[in-house]
Amino acid sequence: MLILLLQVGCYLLGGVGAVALLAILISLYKSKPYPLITRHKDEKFFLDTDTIKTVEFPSLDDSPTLELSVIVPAYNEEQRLPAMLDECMAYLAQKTEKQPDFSYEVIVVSDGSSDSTVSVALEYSKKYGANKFRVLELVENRGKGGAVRIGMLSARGRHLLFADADGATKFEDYEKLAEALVSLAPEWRHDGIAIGSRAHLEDESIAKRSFLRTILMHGFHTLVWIFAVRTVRDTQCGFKLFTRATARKLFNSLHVERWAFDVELLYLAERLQLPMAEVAVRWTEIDGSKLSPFWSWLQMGIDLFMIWLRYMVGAWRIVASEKKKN
Ligand SMILES: Nc1nc2c(ncn2[C@@H]2O[C@H](COP(=O)(O)OP(=O)(O)O)[C@@H](O)[C@H]2O)c(=O)[nH]1
Ligand SMILES: [Mg+2]
Repeated sequence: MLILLLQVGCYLLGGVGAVALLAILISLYKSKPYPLITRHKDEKFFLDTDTIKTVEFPSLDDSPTLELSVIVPAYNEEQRLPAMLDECMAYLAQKTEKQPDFSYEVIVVSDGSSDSTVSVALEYSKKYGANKFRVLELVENRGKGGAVRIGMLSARGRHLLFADADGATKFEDYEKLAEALVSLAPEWRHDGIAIGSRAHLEDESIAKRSFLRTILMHGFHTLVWIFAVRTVRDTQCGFKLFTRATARKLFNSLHVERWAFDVELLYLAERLQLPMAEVAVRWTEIDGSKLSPFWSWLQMGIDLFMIWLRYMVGAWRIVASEKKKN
């Protein structure tokens, strides 16, 4: 009886292994070496709330005309967005008062939201004007990485920050990131990334988290270390600042549009040897996360392995390094 059970077990395991291997091979075969960045024609325009006309977004390839672009990916964020935007706009206005040559824009990218995220964001655009505040509405949901990318490709800043819509990071800490970035890269044409980090809060967060979440977190960190990024402790914090030169390289090379996009970005940055600094930020856990603990983490684990494998076998290539060669 025991032997029979063992035999059945072996067949089952073999079956699952074969199916997984087949899925991996199919996915490698279907991979395109360079990302195909498509953009629906409606996604190329924003509503100028001053003139009530639609205007075409500029391109990341253009020269910068502002100091800072803040990209806020937002998927069904009608509830959490206002608090974040109030904090962010108040900080930026105050900074401009102290430093009149500081200029900025905020771009909210609604990631195919089905709630009133777009109208909530448009109210801000009306209040602050379309030069300071723009809304980019994606026709379909792409995932956080996809939303951040399209926002970056439409921005005007010498520096570009992406910041989560839930306001988990204290916006003021942008100041610390900017300082770190300028010491890595004095000009926008230079490469550099300042990475918001919660690594210093790890002990505190373990005390608050459930046992399962703590295990998942350590498992995830280990997988990130094995497959992708060795020099950054917190790859997932939604608060990262790039110079324009680096944003051009990374967001044109990015393949992953889902949660693991941060890992691919940092993996690319390590491969291209771009200067990076991890900067401690203040952070509050905000209710309403859309990451389901188990399935999102499993999906991220698979994504991590596939990032590593695809680059290893050359199924994915880096646009920026190919350009460097030419
Ligand atoms: N869940 C989810 N969030 C998205 C998506 N696209 C953009 N986002 C944004 O990604 C950010 C982080 O989301 P959140 O649910 O707070 O994740 P967590 O803080 O990592 O647990 C928020 O600004 C979301 O609005 C998407 O397709 N799904
Ligand atoms: Mg969050």
